[in-house]
Amino acid sequence: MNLTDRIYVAGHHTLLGKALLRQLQQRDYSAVIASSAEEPDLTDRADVDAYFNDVRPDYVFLAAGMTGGIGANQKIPAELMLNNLLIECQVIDSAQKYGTRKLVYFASSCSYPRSCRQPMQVASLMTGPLEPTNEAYATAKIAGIKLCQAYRQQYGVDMISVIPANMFGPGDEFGVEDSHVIAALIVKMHRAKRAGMEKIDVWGSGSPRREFIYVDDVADAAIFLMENYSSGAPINVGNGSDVSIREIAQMIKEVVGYHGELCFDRNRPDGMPLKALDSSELLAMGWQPKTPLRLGLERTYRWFVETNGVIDS
Ligand code: GFB
Repeated sequence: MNLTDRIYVAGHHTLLGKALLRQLQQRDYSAVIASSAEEPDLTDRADVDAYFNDVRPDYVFLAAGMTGGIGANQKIPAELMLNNLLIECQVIDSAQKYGTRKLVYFASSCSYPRSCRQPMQVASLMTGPLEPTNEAYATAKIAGIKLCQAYRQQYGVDMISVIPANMFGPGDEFGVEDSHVIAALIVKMHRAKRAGMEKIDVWGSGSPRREFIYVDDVADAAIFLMENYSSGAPINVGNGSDVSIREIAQMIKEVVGYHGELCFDRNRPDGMPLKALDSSELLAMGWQPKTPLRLGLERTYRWFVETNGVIDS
């Protein structure tokens, strides 16, 4: 990508989209198409088509699509699946039609089978049943990978799929029921601290393990891959270390400064027992993650507090 090429971040209001904008701006790309007023309804065929016809981006990062944690995936699987399927179809097709040179599509680590060999390798995709708590969303994400491969095969257009580990960071959705675990626990512990509550609920047994990656590291890797990777095979983006939910909850407790008790609610689902990515291919290309987990949590909490206008001592 040259600094003056037209770059479109589809979904620039999402956790990942915002991080992509930050990372592109830091690198002085001058033609990033970013104004939220300009973004069309990405689920709408005619809107997306007209937008691409008008804007003609050279490069596209497809970071759009509804996401949510394990709770949202159980509550609104149809919405999550439909929204992601529609956006993939519209954006990928319009990118091809209007001459986009390259597109990076973001899948999800839940695209891997539930009982996958760990750490998960790209060769394991579609070799077994998916985790039931997020089957609908995961199926939509797999469809996006397949669509990129099909467009590459039929039209020769350079579309690559990136599979990030569990992302977190500034700009995440912070809610109690629908968020991913880190955002949800930050909200719960922050509120509990302020209200002087003696305990909070942590869903599940605490034993599942996740590989958490700071979102700016994923954005950084995606720009690196836009410049250095061209293949139909998806590529994993992780940092090579996983922690248990009990451990991450304890870390968040320290970062937030909450001194109450963590009560594990086994009536809530655990989801996949372990999700860790084999990112050896990316690391062998020379890319390195930059943000240690603890530092990422501190930055995220600071952003949350500042954005919510509640500065605690
Ligand atoms: O982040 P999370 O919802 O994503 O949950 P998944 C991770 C783990 O944290 C699960 C536990 O074992 C949860 O039971 N957990 C503990 C909590 N307390 C909480 C809480 O308050 N909120 C939440 N949300 N979890 C998602 C998929 O699965 O991963 C999505 O559902 C997406 O489709 C995303 O792919 C990357 O890793 O379990």
